[in-house]
Amino acid sequence: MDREDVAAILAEIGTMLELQGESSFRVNAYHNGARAILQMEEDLGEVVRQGRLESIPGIGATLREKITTLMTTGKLKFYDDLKAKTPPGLLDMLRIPGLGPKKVIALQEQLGIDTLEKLKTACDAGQVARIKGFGVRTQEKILEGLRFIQEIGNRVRLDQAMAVADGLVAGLRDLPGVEQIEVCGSIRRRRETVKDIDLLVSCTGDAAPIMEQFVHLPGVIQVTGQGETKSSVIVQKILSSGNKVTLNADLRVVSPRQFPFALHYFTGSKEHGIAMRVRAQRQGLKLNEYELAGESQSIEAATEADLFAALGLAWIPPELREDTGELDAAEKGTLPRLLEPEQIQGVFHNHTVYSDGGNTVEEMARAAQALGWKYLGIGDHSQSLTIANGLSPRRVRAQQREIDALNKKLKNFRIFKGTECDILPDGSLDYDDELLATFDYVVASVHTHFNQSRQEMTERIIRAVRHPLVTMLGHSTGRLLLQREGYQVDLEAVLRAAAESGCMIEINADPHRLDLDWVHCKRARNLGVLLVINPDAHSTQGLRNYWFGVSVARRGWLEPANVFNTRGPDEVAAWFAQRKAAAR
Ligand code: DGT
Ligand code: CA
Ligand code: ZN
Repeated sequence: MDREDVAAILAEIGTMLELQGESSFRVNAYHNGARAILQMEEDLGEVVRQGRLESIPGIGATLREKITTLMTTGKLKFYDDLKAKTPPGLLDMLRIPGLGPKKVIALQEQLGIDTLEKLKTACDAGQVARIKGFGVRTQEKILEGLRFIQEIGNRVRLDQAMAVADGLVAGLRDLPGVEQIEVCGSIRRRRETVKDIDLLVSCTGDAAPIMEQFVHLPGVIQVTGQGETKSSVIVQKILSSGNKVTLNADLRVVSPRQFPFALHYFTGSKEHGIAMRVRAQRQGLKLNEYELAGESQSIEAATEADLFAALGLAWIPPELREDTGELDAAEKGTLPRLLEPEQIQGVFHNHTVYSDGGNTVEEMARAAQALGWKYLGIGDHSQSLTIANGLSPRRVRAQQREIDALNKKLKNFRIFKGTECDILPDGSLDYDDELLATFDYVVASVHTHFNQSRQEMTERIIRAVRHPLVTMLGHSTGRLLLQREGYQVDLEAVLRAAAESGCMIEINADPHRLDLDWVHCKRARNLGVLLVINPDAHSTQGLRNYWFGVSVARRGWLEPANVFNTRGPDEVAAWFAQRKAAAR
């Protein structure tokens, strides 16, 4: 068990206790403990061995015992018992937006609902609306939520799928006979959500032992097929968030000679694959998952690049393989030189303990430095967002003084003073201009009144984007992947306004959001909008999410010059200064 597994189990215990109607005190102890473990800088195994768990803030005696048991035995009876007592359907119900543990308990106690099917039937019969505290509106929202869950099917987020896929790869990589191993499909293309895992292995000898290992890997809960060249399993993993992910994983084993062709085929997308096959046909060749062949002979390819070259194309990065012009560009030699993660020098939209973050400004800065960055921007929430502990003007000034002091102390590193300022319903900002001008930069975001009409929302956001003191627009549609659709907004109009006013648009790198969507990212680039990658980190760990933002940028054909964070600290400071000067 590692830190993430333990945190996941603690969080799941918290949720299950909540479903049993336990006191919030007890429930929170587990959720806080999970968070504390995730935020710990030290190695958990080491701390347990040295008996120093209790010195970690947020972990009391009960949790110490349970964590120690988990770390030393890999099991916890308390957890297993709790799991046996909790109908899995209750956990499914929690996925419906607006259904918290209290409502789920009420549904179970009063109507005996413990599955999504029963919930749907009861809503259709109008029974749910009659429960005290529910009403017709809530019932409608639940039905809407059920439809939404059905629509998204069993897709999972990229970060979740990658966590599962990495575990599978680690369990196979070192087996005898395994030459190459690659995760293909939507994960290799870095799509924001994923249906299943497509693993590909090339092997010299007998594939049977590899298949045998695959179907017995940790987390495999069901084997749906086991053959010589292909096996399929259902795999489950509890993630550090406490969420359980379940998804299918296919493993295909091919010969080293077939590998480049299979790698290309199973990476997809399907549309890209078809375009490639059509191109091959025009050249009198046949392309499939095993080979590229002419009438008489098969074409050799040691790598994917050889395959592309045989069709007169430059190698196309997987992120671009969506049949949106990549073949043309590869033929003409005009493929973008895509942004690389190492080119990021810092990020701007991050929260600290001043608002709803878990770490101090200094901890965040040091974590950024450890990632090799040259600067970090702090953008805590603004005053009207009280649920996130938004900063009053007085606390803004205190934070700015703290940042000034830290900037004197830190070597070769710079903290920029920012804010994530709410865009109020009418499009005005949550601080007055005088205060806004004290920041180096302003991220403007919508956090309330998501139900405005498309026209109202568009006007609201455009008004903010046109404000001369607004530097960048935060999470532009407010979507939460697989949980909540974005608000209704005419993004084309917003992007045009941004291009005109010189306001940047954020690529929110939180894997729950990944908003701006890659499709609009490409559009923004073509309109000449400058993009900025922000992890929206609420802890030092959260900073690492910038990587997912880079993936979106790559899918959006972005080059380093299109992305503000590739600039050095002096350039960034100058850009901010110039924009503020123009606002005066
Ligand atoms: P998803 O839905 O997140 O799993 O997305 P993919 O792209 O991973 O789709 P998947 O798992 O159904 O298939 C993996 C790859 O295999 C896909 O990207 C391309 C290839 N493939 C699958 N079915 C077909 C097909 O009917 N025609 C062609 N040309 N390729 C296919
Ligand atoms: Ca797939
Ligand atoms: Zn936000």
